[in-house]
Amino acid sequence: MQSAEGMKVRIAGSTLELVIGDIALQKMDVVVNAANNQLAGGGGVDGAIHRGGGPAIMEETRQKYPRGCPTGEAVISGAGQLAARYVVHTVGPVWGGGQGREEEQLASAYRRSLEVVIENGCSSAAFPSLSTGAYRYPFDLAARCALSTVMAFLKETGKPEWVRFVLFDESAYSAFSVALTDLLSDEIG
Ligand code: AR6
Repeated sequence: MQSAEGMKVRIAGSTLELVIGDIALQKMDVVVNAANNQLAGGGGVDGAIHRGGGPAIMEETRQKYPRGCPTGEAVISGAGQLAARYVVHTVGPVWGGGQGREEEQLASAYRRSLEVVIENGCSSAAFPSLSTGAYRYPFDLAARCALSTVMAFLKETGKPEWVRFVLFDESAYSAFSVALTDLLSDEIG
């Protein structure tokens, strides 16, 4: 299950994978961007995707989505010069202590992204850990929400075939691998 390449499990016929890497370099049908409500670009994942993809991505999102994207929603564009075919731009919540709708909004960002992936006929998608950078969502809570939402979606729909979480460093990878192991053992136990 665990190897130098990461951790890979089968969920209802689909593959769910955790790796350490750069989201912008993934050769999947879709890479998911951790965007903001204005789709204005920024640092972190958003910076890496727009740097790698070039200006075509922002030109397209400005034209198609002039009002941006609400928190918990997702929109799609081409991927410019990236190795992926599309970018799905989603907006996770800013962490405000957990008393608001953060968990619901984070789950919605993953779910709506997956819906957009399958509506566009795509079978593979790479996600970063949404909201855990500039938006300060605690990693362990974010990992559990991300994985349980994706696992539930795969069980419900049987799609997409392949979901990869691309974690930026060892500690992010470790939070996700602990959460995945816990969720899998909850299922068995
Ligand atoms: N590949 C994979 N993961 C990355 C990469 C990368 N190239 N770069 C950073 N991470 P963030 P957010 C990790 O801040 O919290 C932007 O300015 C990072 O370590 O990208 O949802 C947008 O424009 C962290 O764990 O996204 C928004 O304004 C995780 O990806 C705002 O930040 C997410 O960090 C969105 O904030």
